[in-house]
Amino acid sequence: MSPVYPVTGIKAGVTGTTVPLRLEVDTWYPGQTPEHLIQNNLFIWALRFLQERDPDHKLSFFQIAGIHGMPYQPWDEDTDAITANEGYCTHDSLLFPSWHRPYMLLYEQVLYEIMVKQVIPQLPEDKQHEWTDAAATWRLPYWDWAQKKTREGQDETLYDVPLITKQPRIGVIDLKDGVTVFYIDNPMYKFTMPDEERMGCFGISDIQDTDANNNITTIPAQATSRWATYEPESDTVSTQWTEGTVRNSLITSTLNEHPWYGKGIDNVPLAEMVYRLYVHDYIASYTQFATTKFRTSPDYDPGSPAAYLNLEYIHNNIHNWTGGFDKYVGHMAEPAVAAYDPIFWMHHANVDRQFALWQGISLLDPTKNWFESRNEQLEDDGNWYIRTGDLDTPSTPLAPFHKDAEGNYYTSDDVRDIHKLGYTYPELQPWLDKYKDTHGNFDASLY
Ligand code: TYR
Repeated sequence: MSPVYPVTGIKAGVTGTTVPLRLEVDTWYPGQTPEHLIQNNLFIWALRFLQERDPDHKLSFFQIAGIHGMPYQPWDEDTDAITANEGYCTHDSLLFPSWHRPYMLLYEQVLYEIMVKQVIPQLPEDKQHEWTDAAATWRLPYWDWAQKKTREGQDETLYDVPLITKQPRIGVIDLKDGVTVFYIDNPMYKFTMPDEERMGCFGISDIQDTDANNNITTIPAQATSRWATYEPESDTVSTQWTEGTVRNSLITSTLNEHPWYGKGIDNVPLAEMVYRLYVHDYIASYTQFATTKFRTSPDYDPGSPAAYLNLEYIHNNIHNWTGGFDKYVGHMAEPAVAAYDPIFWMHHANVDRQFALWQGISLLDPTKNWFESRNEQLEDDGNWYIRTGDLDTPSTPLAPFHKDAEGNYYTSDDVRDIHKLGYTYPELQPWLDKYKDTHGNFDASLY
């Protein structure tokens, strides 16, 4: 077996008591402090280099994104289990929040390694020290889609995609001198396959269509899209789709209209829906909080919040609203290819943050089986790694993520404490005074 890649998270920047924060992306970009400004540049360059890596490279953007769904290849493991066509991602499953945790950690770690090994060495020597320090405290920013943003030219705040994702070109500091700013294609706007390859050449059928003879044809894209118009009836393949198109105004209007799928809840704003995740009457258990899996359980009244509300449900809607629907298409709306859109990672960092906040509020007892409250086997787990009929448990392997060089898999129990994984979120800093009781001891109920 070839050596495995241990997912450890970033160890740099961790001190005895504190760990670096994943920040809300709009508070971090464009950088308001010298440290954030350098981190912005480290991140944009690192992502750019990651996306340029050969798709045959295990640690390329292409292959890391490909863990989630298509091209349905094994990643970092020797296995024949590639017959199923589901990908590794766990949806409609109790493992939904915990599986995506090491997935984000892998991405964060690979970007950090590129910062240190590929970005910083290109700088003049007198800049390298400052950039190394900034890299040590960098963590993957999250997109808080439930927070309204102030936007230039808008009187009122509104839900919006992060600024860093909006423009096709983005300003970066020239690594040759560490000073001059110039513009490059923005790696957060869309992912473009290196060397003008099509994703389809690597086993991805982005869009399926039927031609005049009812044969299934696939239209491979070269780049990712959000709300692209797809014109199957035209003879030539829609260039909007093949080249990658982004329609921000349609994402923004949809986020603000919040057309939730499901019945009778269209008028619930995003922030209110997220708030309900933390209110006991809505969410009574981890299993209720975590996944869509039990929403169809026969003893739920279809009109009750328990029948629709959970973290995965909110997450699903954000995927669809970012990717596009009806006459439009976009990678984010399709689980098989969603992770190829670079916005996916900031979306999922926020999903991970909701999970971490819920853990803090619920004071989940680390000695207890947190999966226990509802864990009946309803139907196929929709995941190729877990055999149909198996129950998900906190020790189910979260394949393909290895926690060590011996090839042991992460489990949900292993990822419960994010501080041990080398990151946290602004609301979850036990070392801050506001989380200490009158004796100066950490009191989790003050979260
Ligand atoms: N299409 C899914 C739904 O409607 C949402 C989704 C999209 C979920 C992409 C995950 C994903 O990766 O429920």
